[in-house]
Amino acid sequence: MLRPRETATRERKALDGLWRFALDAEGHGRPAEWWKQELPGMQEIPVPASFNDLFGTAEAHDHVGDAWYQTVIRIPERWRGERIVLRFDAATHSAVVWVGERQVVEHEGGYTPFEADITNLVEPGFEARITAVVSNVLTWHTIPPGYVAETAGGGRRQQVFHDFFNYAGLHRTVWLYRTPTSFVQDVTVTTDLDGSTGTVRYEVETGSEDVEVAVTLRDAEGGEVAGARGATGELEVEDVRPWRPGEGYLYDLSVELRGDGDTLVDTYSLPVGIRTVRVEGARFLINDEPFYFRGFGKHEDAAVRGKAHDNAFMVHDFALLDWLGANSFRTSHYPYAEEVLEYADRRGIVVIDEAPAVGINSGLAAGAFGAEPHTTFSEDTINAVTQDAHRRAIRELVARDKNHPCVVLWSIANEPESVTPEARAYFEPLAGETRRLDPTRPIGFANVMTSTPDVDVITDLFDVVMLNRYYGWYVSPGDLASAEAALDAEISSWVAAYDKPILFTEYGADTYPGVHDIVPSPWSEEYQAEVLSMFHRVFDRFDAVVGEQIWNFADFATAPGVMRVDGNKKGVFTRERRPKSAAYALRRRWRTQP
Ligand code: BDP
Repeated sequence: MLRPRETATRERKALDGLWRFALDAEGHGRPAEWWKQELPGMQEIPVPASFNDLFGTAEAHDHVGDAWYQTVIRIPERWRGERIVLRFDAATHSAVVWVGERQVVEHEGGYTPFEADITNLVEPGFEARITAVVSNVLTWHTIPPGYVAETAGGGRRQQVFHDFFNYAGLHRTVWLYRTPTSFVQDVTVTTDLDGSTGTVRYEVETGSEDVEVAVTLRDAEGGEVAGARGATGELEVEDVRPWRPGEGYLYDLSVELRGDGDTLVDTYSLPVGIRTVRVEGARFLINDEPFYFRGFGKHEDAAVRGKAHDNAFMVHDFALLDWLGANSFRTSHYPYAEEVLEYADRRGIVVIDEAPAVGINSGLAAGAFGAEPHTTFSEDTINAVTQDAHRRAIRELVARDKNHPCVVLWSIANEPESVTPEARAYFEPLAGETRRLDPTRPIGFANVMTSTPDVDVITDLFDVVMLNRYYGWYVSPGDLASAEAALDAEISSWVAAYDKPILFTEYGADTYPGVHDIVPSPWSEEYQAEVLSMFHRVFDRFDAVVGEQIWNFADFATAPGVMRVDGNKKGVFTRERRPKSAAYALRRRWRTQP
């Protein structure tokens, strides 16, 4: 799915700003058809933002149910005769959208875009009212899953099986854009390298017979390096400058639709990084060179705005990654804003791109996050309907992010139950589907600490062993000697069981900034640094360990609970992005690695 861009034939308008807003926990709006009038009340809300922390009320913070958004736009007169599209980059977790009195689109899944062709519903030069109802409810059939519980106090509470606050709302930009009526619908590129020659294979969807496709590849200075005609084809690039970690070199693929007499009908331009990714035995290869991941699991999370994309935080976070000598991150636990992937493409930062399938494990959550105990996979819990939603989430992830050179690995779930025959039946088709959608990238899932190789039944379906491990924290807290022995033994058992790369996608310790200790004990800054350095000492003993991504880059908000002090404090930075002591130790390790 193509991101809206400005080109010679296209224009886009961000509809960000203050919209009318109404919370509707009682669910009055749908039966009363609120889209037909101005929303009740006088509340306004910034778009993008999570609604939870803006108003300083428990009502907004703990809201369960519908939230209504409305704005009035004006369609430029000059767009007459063009195709006009309304696009939401994200609505968390589901939405229905109306233009005037007509429903135009419905979408489930809080972190991928959706759009509607509204050409026939609007009049260029005139205004149109847009209304969206966004629900933050998670059920056994959504990704991520959850359920709504009635509380003893008479309220409703969203129970989730994951460890971050259930922020909701319009988290990313809403666009109005126009294209010609014959237009580039989709572009897929895959790339290869052979010595100093690069290959860019492309496939263009147009949905129109009367146009011819012409593509031109230009280097970063604008010089033409290759070109071709036809909806699919292959471009050769001599003396190629590959995209590589640390050097986000991008070509530009300009795709043109040509009509009668070679007139320009539509043009779209796509940044292209030429690189390869491959797993060979226990090595992870980018451009046929072994790659070692240094970085973090992150979150889209900040004070006040919650999960809304923010360019200031993005630029700052990447600067901090650079300051540390990190080269990668995982989009734990959902697809991040497209701006982030585009920026990673340009910065040469390597990304593990994760589907929002976190908490396919109700047993784990029962212990940690206060949910009732449930069997994960059953008719009444996670079932075939959930699996369908999961499949759709993977499809939308790949459709959105397939062209990003920064994405080197799909993670299709975080810490699922992976030890029963039901888990195998659930994941086998999903792993297959991910490979079918994208045969060019390795796939993985983040394995939970109880799924050791003797009990796990799904790892053979994947290319990389991704481990989330908490030795020294949930296991042997305060006893790093035992933690070290157990970690070493577990890695040895994975090495014995699989000839696959092992990537640590989580390890760390909650750390309250400002707590110091002569004898490092849990929650102190010294202890966090010691836990990390213990892990690193062990990693360095194993060739099969191809990376270290610490949990977490920064502290983040969670649901309340006795295990959490003002959120999850495993950040190497605070939520405000101030360094804890561990940051300096990490910088010493990572800045001296090749
Ligand atoms: C893992 C989860 C992650 C949590 C982390 C923790 O993947 O989302 O935040 O542990 O407990 O279970 O800090």
